[in-house]
Amino acid sequence: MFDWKQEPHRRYNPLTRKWVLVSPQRTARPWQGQIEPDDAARAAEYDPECYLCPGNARAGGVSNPNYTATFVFDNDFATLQAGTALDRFEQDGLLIAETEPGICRVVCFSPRHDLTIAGMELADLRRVVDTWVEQWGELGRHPVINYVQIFENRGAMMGASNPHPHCQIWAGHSLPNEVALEQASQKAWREERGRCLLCEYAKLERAAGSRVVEQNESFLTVVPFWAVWPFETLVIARRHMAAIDGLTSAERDGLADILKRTAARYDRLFQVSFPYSFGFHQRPSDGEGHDEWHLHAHFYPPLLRSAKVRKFLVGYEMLATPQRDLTPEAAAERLRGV
Ligand code: H2U
Ligand code: ZN
Repeated sequence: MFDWKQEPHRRYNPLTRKWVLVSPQRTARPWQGQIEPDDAARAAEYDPECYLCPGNARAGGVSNPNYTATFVFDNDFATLQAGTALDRFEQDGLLIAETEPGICRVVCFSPRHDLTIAGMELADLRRVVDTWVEQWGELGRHPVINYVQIFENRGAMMGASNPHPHCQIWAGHSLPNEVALEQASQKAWREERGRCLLCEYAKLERAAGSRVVEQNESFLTVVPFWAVWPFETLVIARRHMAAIDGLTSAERDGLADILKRTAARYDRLFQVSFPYSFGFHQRPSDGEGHDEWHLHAHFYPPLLRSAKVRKFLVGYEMLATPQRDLTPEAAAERLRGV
């Protein structure tokens, strides 16, 4: 009899159709990771040096208004530009390039410099959700935009340039790699089985329970069966919808609630303001219905054993297949326990 909790195996990600190697025998010993509290000084509510705080100057001389809730502005160092002409270059099928028009924005979640999703009031987080819905709709209606990616890099370890709570939106002309992979899988599932991949997965996870971290009426957070990062989670809308504009008012509150509770568990796990990359995946804004899409979000946190010990995706993982020691079930249990 094979012991899936103790012996090496691989697991399949139906969203990307890629595999991950799981080696739980390496963590079979009881888990005794040290907890190193964050020694960073607590940030102030307002930082005169912060380019995101209300009233402060940004690069290029623009000053932020004295905003009191959320605040959105065009990224001063935008990766993409709306005026880029559409063009394509190809040589012998080997050298292929395409122009990529787009729009990049920054969304400040709060005027308070010292808050995080975990620490914000639900009513204020609800305003952030409303801002995401508005921005997603507005940018998606722009004729050149076909996909709107909302994402947050949190913590210096993930390359965030500033602790002020904020996210970025990159809205572009093409379908990004990860989104294209997930779209192809969801479409194939829909065509072959006549059902929605993530509706079925959410149902299965709720029944199993072992990978569930948080749930409310509208959303479910699980450590996915195929997680690559030690404490990676997937936040799935309970009801089928292709994008964030399908959320009812109660579901928008539900999204604020599940994000706050999921982020708070991360912070408690290693007693640190947990770093992560977070973002939504949803239907493209290309004018089609895309009923194959099911709204969800990914948290990809880098931490492995403590506030200071992170996982690197290197070596075998760069050249062959990603690998993890801790099983997703064990990771979910630890997150449920804090
Ligand atoms: P990150 O913390 O995820 O790096 O996001 C901060 C963004 O803010 C980054 O994309 C932009 C950077 O280009 N930015 C401005 O638009 N104006 C500034 O004055 C500084 C930073
Ligand atoms: Zn600030």
